[in-house]
Amino acid sequence: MTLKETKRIAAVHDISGMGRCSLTMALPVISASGVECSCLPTALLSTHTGGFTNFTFKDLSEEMLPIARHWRQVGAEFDGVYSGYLASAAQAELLKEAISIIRTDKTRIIVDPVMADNGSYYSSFGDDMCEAFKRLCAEADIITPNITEAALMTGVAYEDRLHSRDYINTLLEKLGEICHGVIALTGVRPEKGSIGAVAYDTRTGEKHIAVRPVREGTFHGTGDLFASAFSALTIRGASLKDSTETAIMLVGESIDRTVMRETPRRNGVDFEGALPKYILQVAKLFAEDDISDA
Ligand code: PXL
Repeated sequence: MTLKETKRIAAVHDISGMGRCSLTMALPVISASGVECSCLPTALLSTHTGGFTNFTFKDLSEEMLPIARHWRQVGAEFDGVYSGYLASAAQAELLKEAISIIRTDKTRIIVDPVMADNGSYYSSFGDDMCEAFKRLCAEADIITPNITEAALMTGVAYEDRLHSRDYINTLLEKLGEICHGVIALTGVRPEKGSIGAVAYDTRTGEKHIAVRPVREGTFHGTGDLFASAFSALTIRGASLKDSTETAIMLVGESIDRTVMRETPRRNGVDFEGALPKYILQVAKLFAEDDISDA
């Protein structure tokens, strides 16, 4: 048998040394999805910025173009560039330049406009970051905003309770004016007791929703967890429906484990224990890559 070539994603996120988000989550999840993960770190922090104080922060902007140029020099090709938390609005412009250096015809650009949650910006971000993300999302094939980020980017009021069909469709429609590819909107609460994501392909009109039972409270890093799995599965060739459902299953299981263990919220979600089942799901989705009978 001939195995298909392994897909490769360049993950552009910060390294928050502790707290399970960005690269400490993208790297294991993309690998567990059977996709090679190359890392382009945007910043180095001791912890993430939610729930910790006095964290260290080093902007790695000056490394971005030299890394991109070296990757091009060594002939690296990427099926996807998947970006998340950026150090600044100025870095978003640098990222556009880095993308233009490393992209080929086959490269799909995935932008998670990580800047806000629960109705407000993360510390140190403001409207300039939102404008920078709008420009970046305009060049993306896939974007994965949460409800807060979607509201900020579209100018629609943020709603924190239930999200009516009209509200969700308005956000998707307005996001579709910014990004002309696939929009995966997270943190959607279509009815009492459930939360999940809606994925919408603006080119075909295809739309899928995947939900799980809601657990009240804030869970750090779940946006990164969803987007990492969704990106890797999509790049590997899973359908919109399978990518959305499988990513939401991973997020739901990770949150359930966190609640059962009473893990301190700022430590992120217990995704490690959810990975074995996720990997089994992934193996089913890509059964043609099974080599046990080879
Ligand atoms: O999970 C998103 C994220 C990534 N990186 C850093 C963060 C956050 C969210 O707070 O602070 C540094």
